[in-house]
Amino acid sequence: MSKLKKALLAMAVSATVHSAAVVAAPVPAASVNTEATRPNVIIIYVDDMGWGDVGYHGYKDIKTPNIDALAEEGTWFSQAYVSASICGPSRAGMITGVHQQRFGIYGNFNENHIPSSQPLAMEMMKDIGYQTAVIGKWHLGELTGLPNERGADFFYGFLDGSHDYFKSTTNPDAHMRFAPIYRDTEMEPPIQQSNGYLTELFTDEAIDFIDEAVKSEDPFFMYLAHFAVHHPWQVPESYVERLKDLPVAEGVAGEERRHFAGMALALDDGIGEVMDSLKHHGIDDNTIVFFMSDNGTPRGQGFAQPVQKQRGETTMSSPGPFNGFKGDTYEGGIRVPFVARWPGKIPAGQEYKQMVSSMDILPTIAAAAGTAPWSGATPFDGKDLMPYLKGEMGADGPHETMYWRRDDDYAIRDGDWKLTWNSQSGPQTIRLFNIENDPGEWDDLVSKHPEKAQELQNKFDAWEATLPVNKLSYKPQNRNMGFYAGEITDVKEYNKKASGR
Ligand SMILES: [Ca+2]
Repeated sequence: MSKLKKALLAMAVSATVHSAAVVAAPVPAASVNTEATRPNVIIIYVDDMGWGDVGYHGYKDIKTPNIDALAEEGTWFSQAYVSASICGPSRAGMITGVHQQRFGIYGNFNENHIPSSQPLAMEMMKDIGYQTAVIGKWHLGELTGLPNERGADFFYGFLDGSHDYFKSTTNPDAHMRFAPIYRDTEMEPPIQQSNGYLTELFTDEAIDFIDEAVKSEDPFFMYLAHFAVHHPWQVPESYVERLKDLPVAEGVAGEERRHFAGMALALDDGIGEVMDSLKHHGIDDNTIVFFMSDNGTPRGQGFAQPVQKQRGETTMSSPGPFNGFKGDTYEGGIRVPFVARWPGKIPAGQEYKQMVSSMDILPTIAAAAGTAPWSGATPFDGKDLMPYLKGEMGADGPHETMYWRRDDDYAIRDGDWKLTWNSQSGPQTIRLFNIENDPGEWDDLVSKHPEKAQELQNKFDAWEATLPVNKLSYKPQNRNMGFYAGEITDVKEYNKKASGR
């Protein structure tokens, strides 16, 4: 945003809320803040933030006070999973509430492969009268199915999977790092012209949207898809300076963690500003806020060209106690920070311990907003979390079994057991873990419990054999599409061959 436009907007905003500035209590906006009206919804879906990158998980070498406050004022989830271990398919699953593989999506994609018969969150909410915004990284197809075509009244951000934090162009053919920033379908002036930093720009746009949205009687839905804390490792020095006392390791590794923590601090500041905005407008109690990361810690880290890390070697983002990285179906790739906050409705300060999924967000907001069921579209794989969070379901969690397939990698979690195969981390054998006893996936039990491993493999194949083929050019290996014709993936035989390779 230009400085002039920013100044004009600030004047307009201050004129609108002038009375709020001189009295202590916040001013309720229009009629959106009454118990009877539908809640506003904000989904903050951040990028590549690992388990060990939030303070409320117990980490001291990162500073996220505003994210921690969300966890204190809401419910946080100690077993929250995304539907994919990388950006594009993870977003496709979250934004539909459906396993993205049902649309033929097994990896990142350039064409929007989610059929128009399947509403994205923005379409679902717009259809029932919500004002809708998408701010940040799109990555749901940069060639077709752009945000404004998929339910966003307002879009500000970039379309690809990655971007520079300080620079953009006005060349519509540029892709990835220096691609244009769009305001709806129009290109913005290069952000370096106003010394912009992408994380701050997204925060500013989010607050501007809220300021405008509260003038209407209609509730709003905002998908705030922050690019932080994804590579490239760029952050204004001022954030890093605020962290000079952060307890990090000596040497380069510590300085890399401090630098990364600066990126997280900019993100956290922005989340704090959004929450302050809700309070300022008096809509804090009538807004559901979700905070989640789209996948776990990336393998490539370091100031220079990313260096591929192995288990225990991280210096920037941290997977905490977990094995594996972004891209893997180990816990480090798919188990992520997740918080849901809705004062008076979702219990505050609660740790919810059962398995939940990113795909649960859509059914939860659909129920909260009172949408009609969608006819003709694929049913949700996610569940409405509210009855579970309110303790109405006893010991039952929303999911007894969960499935993952991302390119070649796959996994199934069935109760405490998890069967997994990965191409990049560890041996390329089928592995079995007990996540309750061994969340770090250290102790492969596949030889000790062969019957359990086979049971899970069959259950996984039974699920996967019902799914369509990959719409992307790549054909994942290890797919047993003949399961219903009697073909069995023999785990013992597979591992014998894989070990001999
Ligand atoms: Ca990501």
